[in-house]
Amino acid sequence: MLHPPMFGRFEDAYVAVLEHVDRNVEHVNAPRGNAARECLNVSFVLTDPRDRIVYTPARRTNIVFCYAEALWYLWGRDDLEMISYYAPRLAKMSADGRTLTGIAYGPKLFKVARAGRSQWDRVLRLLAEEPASKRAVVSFFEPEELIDPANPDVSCTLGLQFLLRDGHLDAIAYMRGNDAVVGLLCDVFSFTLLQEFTAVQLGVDLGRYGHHVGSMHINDVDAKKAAAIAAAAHGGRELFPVTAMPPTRWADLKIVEHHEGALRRNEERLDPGDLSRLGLAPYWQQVVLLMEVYRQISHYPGTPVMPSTLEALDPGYRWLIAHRWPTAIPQNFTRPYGAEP
Ligand code: 5HM
Repeated sequence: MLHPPMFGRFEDAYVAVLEHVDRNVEHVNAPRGNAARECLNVSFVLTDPRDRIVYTPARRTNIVFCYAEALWYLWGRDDLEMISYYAPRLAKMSADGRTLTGIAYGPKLFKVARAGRSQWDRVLRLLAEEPASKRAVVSFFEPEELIDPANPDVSCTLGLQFLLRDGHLDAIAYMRGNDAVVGLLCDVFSFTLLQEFTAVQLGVDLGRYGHHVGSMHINDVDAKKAAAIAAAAHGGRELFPVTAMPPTRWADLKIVEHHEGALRRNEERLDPGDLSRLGLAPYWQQVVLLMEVYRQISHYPGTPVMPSTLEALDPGYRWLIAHRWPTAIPQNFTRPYGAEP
């Protein structure tokens, strides 16, 4: 069989990858000191790229970071200041303490370059002119990234390809390496969100998502967590509705960016009653509300998140927050709202 396995939900693909690497270790090594077990040539296809959230309790998915990283890409940003607020671990990947280079896919995608167009604009124009094109590729990996052998941040994603077939937009990610526990979850979330946003801009249906990886590995530091995630995944599952992205303009993303910055700097607080005044569809209101939840958690550690904020969250997001930050949920709020697995 030359076609990779297909999955409806990313959660099933994620667990299958963890089990595959665990049971079929091909190599044990430690490139750049990162001890890991590795399989080469790992691929899968998602038939519903919207079903991109992993709810397995042992994974404790940080849904706030997932959106923050995807938006950091869409906003074309490379600053450590924003992204390290959501994931302090990324600071060690920055060579200058201010910016990221390899992982900062946003500027590579959206910065206006040759002929006054970004890579992403060129791909959209290409697909509008020749829908069946197989040239609609955006490249992330740049040859210069290998010039300095000590570069801490070399792009793991080589590129993304978009294919418009029968009115559906497929996306395919090509990665030189993927950390199966942490990186895989965030990468698939971001790339499928970018795929859906691109389909929305083109006014076409969402197709499939393919993920092809040269080195898929479980770092030794994550081995126990990987085993726990795989074990827990077979003990029943949470099912929350999958929401489609509404028509979304760049101006909508700008509104989200404005509030993200103000909430991150603790210059704004968002009451649920303010949500309808943001000028955003409910889908994006919920994303801003997740940033508000994180504002309360990060700026007021030890103080529970306000019940009214949690009540306004979609149940799936509320469930994820409760599993990621159980101590941030008010005591009397926990059980009635399904915080326990
Ligand atoms: O030594 P190397 O540059 O390959 O280390 C980068 C690590 O981050 C690898 O484990 C790689 O698989 C992971 N990674 C990922 O999984 C990194 C990025 C950033 O480009 C990513 N996904 N998007």
